[in-house]
Amino acid sequence: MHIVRYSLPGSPDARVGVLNGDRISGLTDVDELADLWTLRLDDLRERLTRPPAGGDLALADAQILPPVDGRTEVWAAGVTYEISREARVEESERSADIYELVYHAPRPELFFKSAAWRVAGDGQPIAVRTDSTLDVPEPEVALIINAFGEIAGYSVCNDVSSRSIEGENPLYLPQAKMYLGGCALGPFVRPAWEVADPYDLAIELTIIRSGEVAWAGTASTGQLHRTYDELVRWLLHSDVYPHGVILSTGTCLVPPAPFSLEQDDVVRIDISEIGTLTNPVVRGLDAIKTALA
Ligand code: DO4
Ligand code: MG
Repeated sequence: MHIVRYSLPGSPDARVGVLNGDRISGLTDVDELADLWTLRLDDLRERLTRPPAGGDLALADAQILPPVDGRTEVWAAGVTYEISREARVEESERSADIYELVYHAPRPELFFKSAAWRVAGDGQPIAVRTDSTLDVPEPEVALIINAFGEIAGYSVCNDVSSRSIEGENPLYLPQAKMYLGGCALGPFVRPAWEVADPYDLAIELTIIRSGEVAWAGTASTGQLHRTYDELVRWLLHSDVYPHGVILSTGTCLVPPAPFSLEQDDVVRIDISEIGTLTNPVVRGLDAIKTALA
């Protein structure tokens, strides 16, 4: 079972449903996905397993939308895998020790990544900036956390990042990571109770250029240096998320320099049990604005 946000052909209205196999059952009394994150986990489970009240439709007949809406924010954790620490130490000669420190510190690196409205869904374009020379996708497990701090589900996030901007000065992190086309999520949410061991998920990143694999790598969430609960606890330490929050848990794959994303590349992220997120790449603000128009 997956939780899906979608629209019907010819209608601009977003709906929420449950996907079983290739059929979507609409949740008729749910206005937006964020409504589900106001429920406790037990109540969510009961709600989703209730016999569908409305009709159903084929997945192929629906337009799948990014699984985040309303006032649900997207946050991200950094330097949670050794590969990310190594890559950042390498690209950031003058500030290398901050990455070492945060990797071992009790407090993790957490940063705001995106408002819901600017998150790309499956098949939608992501972007690299024209003031950046080294750009990479970051394939990450995303936690969907409800208003009570419980992990309600999992999805796939691409924390698209400029390595050259962050590497120049870590204080440029927001510019390296938060811009139109810098975040993709989806296609669906897998409910937490269906994932037997979230520390044993295979993550695969494939970058296709001109029809050929330009870079590919695999890793596992077993290499995560922290626990999901620990990341959630810090995120909620002095803050509230009444509409739930998405937390992307850090990258375990970084294509080594000088590899950099280019216009028309296609990025595919497969996470076992969770899903496959595919996004084409465009370069520059005008290109992403045109692609989204
Ligand atoms: O330290 C900067 C961000 C790290 C990050 O996004 C990651 O490790 O995934
Ligand atoms: Mg990241």
